Amino acid sequence: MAVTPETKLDAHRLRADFAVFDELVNGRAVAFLDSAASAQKPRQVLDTMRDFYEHSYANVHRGVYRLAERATTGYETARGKVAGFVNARSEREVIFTRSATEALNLVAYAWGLDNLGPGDLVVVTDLEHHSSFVPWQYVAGRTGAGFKAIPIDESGELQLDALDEIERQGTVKVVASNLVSNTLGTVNPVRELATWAHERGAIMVVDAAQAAPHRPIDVQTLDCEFLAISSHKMCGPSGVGALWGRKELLESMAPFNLGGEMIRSVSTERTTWNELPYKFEAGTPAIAEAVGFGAAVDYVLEAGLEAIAQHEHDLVEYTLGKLGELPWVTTYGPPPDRRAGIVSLNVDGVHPHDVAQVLDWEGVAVRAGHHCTQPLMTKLGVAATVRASFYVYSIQEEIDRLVDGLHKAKSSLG
Ligand code: 7TS
Repeated sequence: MAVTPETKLDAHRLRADFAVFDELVNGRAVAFLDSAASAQKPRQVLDTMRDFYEHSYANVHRGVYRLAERATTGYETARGKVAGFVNARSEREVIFTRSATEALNLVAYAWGLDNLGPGDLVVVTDLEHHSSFVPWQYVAGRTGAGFKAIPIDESGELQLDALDEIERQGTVKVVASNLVSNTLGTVNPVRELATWAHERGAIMVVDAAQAAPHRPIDVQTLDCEFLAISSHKMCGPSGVGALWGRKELLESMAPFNLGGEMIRSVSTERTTWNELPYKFEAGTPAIAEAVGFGAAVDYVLEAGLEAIAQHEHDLVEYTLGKLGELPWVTTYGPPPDRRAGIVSLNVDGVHPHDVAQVLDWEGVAVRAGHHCTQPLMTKLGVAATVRASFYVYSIQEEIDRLVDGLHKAKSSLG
């Protein structure tokens, strides 16, 4: 879909939905440039959750009374929204988890422990967040499978020509990659990786935590087996995320967490599992949070995912243009056309944490650190970066404040 003037995102208008920007420090709102860590919440999401708690709250799937039915309907309606959001063939393929991290662990444990062994190979990428890298490394280690990462080139993009060498190391069983890198913003060729994986009989696991808030996601087009997302990165509450998985695979897998709700029957002799998706949802879920997640899906769809992607593209182009004028700033990652709304940088001679501290004095919120991508930091040859990341409410003035703050950091500490 082309972004026409009518569908163009109006960040100034959307900011009115976020009370955090009403709060002024020294006359200015926070320049919140840390949405990759977690996004701010619009009142539409907060109102939905408050209303749910006040008028529809009970535990789900248990009571026959009206409140319990309303709660269950609210929770299951949210599942339907998430299913539609990723274009799942069936709502039963959507499992509510605590986070993208838990979704990825679920796959690594419940699929990996029973399907990997010596001679097999798990392939990840040098761009993975630890929540995609570490569970697979651990489960590969537990099962005796090999573990390899696809390297990156100088612009922070995957070197797919390395796959030939990688595949010589074992029978490829899993390819796990993020769709968007949380540190560099690189948009990864997941569809191509899925084709490569399938040609070898492997599954494709997609970490879409950093993509789903910012661009349309379609599990059928991506042709993957599993896909993980987190609510809190897309204007929803924390404490809830989702795993989408192919029904046949989810049905064949052992459960991950065990306990209430995930069983069909329990006796001393034998316990059997509930049907999908409940088999993977042991215990009381994050009920109101799931409902809030559904409201967040509505919110970002209303803003328009194509429009969000275009808005962030414009901001990245603007930011890289400004930073390109500063010879003492190093930026990392691909050109704007191949990246999402994330810019990692360093200031010559100033530690990233000090840069972030100076920026905080200017009311600019960025993240400094390894961003849970230590293997990537090693490849970049740095311990940490300063990261600015954008969302629906991000505006150019905030980037100007970032650039001013970088000048201050350089002149006072560089
Ligand atoms: N995958 C990616 C690509 C991520 O960026 C994150 C969180 C996760 C998975 C895990 O998501 P969670 O909701 O389970 O925590 N990334 C970041 C970040 O970049 N800064 O703080 C959290």
